Amino acid sequence: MFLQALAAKAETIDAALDRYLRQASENPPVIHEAMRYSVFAGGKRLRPALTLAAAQAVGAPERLVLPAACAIELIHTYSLIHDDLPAMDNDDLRRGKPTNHRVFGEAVALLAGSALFALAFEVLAGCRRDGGLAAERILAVVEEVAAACGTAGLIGGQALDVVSVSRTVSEAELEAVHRAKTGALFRAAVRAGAVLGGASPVQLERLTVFAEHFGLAFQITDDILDVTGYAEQTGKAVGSDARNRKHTYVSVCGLEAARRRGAESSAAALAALEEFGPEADFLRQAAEFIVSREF
Ligand code: GRG
Repeated sequence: MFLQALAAKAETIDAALDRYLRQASENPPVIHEAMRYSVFAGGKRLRPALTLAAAQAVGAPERLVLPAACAIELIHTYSLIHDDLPAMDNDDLRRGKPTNHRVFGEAVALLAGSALFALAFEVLAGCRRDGGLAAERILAVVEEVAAACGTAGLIGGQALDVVSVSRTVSEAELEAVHRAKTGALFRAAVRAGAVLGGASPVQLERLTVFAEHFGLAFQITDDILDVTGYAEQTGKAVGSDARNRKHTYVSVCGLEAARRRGAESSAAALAALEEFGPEADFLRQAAEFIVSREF
């Protein structure tokens, strides 16, 4: 049931992404082709679906936040392209296909990633035209999404991850990496939908708590799947974390404790939604799915 609802949201998101991305034939073709290649390589669209669902949870229509949802997915795809580069994880497989630099070369992959990042903010700032949203709300979201990408978010988390490879880390340090590297974008995805959808301060606070636990549950499961999963299902090489000597919940806490922590985070995410009605059912199902998924 959740996967059906996710597929419906993914279809809406994909159609909008197709409109926002320039055609592969436009000049210079190689960059547009490379951007489209990774965006349409088959991601789950979890983050943008959460943006749509957060808006719905506060009673707003999903079309209002569709540009913001697309911006989040463009940033996510950018981070995957850069994360896969030889200078980072040096991965050959992503979303079940050869990584961007494997197909287009490192220089084009770098540019395609950066161009997706720029397009994300072009789309986000254009929200006003598309949805008739108040400029102050859009500005608040632009600021928040930018911060989630910077040194307090994705880039900071990735930097911490890179420099901690050669030493042991505590569980608290690991959690700090994950909160920044993966959690920040989930948090921004949910909060963008809530803020643009007109959430009350209490609703925004509860959805933020949901997003933080959700992000952690997602990452713990990602770490587990890197050990127990199958490349045909996850679309990326299994064992990549160990090969890159990355610290994970499995390497730091062990498999059983990692499963327990994942279940606790999922339950805490669900509990944060207690005061919402059936409009938050997609988010509830997402919290259950995130720890039981095999891809
Ligand atoms: C691009 C803002 C920015 C920063 C660059 C490379 C980097 C710094 C940060 C790395 C962030 C990163 C790649 C984290 C990994 C998160 C993760 C487990 C991604 C997989 O997400 P899924 O499973 O993938 O949702 P799909 O393919 O389904 O979208």
